[in-house]
Amino acid sequence: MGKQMIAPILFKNVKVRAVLVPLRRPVIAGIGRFDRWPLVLVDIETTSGIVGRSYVAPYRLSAVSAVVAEVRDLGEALNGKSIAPFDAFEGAMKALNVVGVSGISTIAMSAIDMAAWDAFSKAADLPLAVFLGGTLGPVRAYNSNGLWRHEVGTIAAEARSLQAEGGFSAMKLRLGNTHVRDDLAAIRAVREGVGTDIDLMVDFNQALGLGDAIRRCHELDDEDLYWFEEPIAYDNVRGYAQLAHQVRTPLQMGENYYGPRDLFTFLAAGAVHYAMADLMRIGGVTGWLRAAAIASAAGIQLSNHLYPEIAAHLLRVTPTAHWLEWVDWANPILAEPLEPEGGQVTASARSGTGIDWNEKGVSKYAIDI
Ligand code: SMN
Ligand code: MG
Repeated sequence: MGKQMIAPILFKNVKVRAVLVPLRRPVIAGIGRFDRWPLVLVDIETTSGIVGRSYVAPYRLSAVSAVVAEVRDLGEALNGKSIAPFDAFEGAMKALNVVGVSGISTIAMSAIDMAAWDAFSKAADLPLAVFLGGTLGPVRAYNSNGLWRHEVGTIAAEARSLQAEGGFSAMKLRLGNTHVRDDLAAIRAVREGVGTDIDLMVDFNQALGLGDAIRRCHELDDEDLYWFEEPIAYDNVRGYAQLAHQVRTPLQMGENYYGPRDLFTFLAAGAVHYAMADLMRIGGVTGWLRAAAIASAAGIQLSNHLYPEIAAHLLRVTPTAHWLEWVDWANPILAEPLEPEGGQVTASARSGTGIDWNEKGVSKYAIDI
């Protein structure tokens, strides 16, 4: 019997667009205030007609043009090549190391990677989780759609609506106020709203210096909080290692890891108890799979940061899968937004990642690039 030929699927064109979507609840945290959320949308057109899609959210409107330029640059280099996420990833890393592989380079590469995996799993007609050897099913989630650092008087009611918006029994509160009394007041307000029978994560968004963080974490250590996230600057490995040895509440960080090696660095230094990865920074699906291997070898539980549509697939093939961070910020431009139920999120059962555009929303919020 002759060798069966499998027709290759080639990159034909990478289309990039950008939107600026409203946020139901403005993001107010130690890293700044964001009332609207820019998204860069990527469509990889292939020779088979399959389109692979992804989005990345580079926080700042002013960062959009740089991300778009880099995605276009990487896309042009891929035209005519097979859809092979591994090769595309390695090729991008080699090409970009002359300008630095963190920052915009990784963000653009991650966007291409996620769209390439979408196309690749669509070609197999399987949902991404199944294509990667897992199954579809519910993933435990916390609601991260609110509880920003705003006026304490609104927190109890907001916590109640976050609980109701999908039956959540876990949510994340942003802290790092100048005075510990304001952090404590915010914690009390959440509990006044939803009681003590919820898992309450807190996120300082790098607001504190090391000394203040040691003091603050000790002051909050008896508050029965699920984790302390990013008390200090994200790249202070030694500082995190010191904190990790001093606090009893588990220390969480990682949304700013650029590539799996950053995760490795923190784990090797004993600097965290839990880890998270952001698909835009860790290197897309390829980067996540490598990070998941590192985390599981270290026995560290791994959560996602944002991108729930893809994380809901990936946490199903992550041995130390922990929590899914639920945010609905891309919903205005998604054709089929996910719907959390009973505090859990299940990935789309369509082939690929399930990301498809609501073109009306895209036109409504489109911005010039
Ligand atoms: C966060 C996410 C997105 C924007 C600002 C802050 C936060 C989180 O650190 O972990 O959700
Ligand atoms: Mg965070």
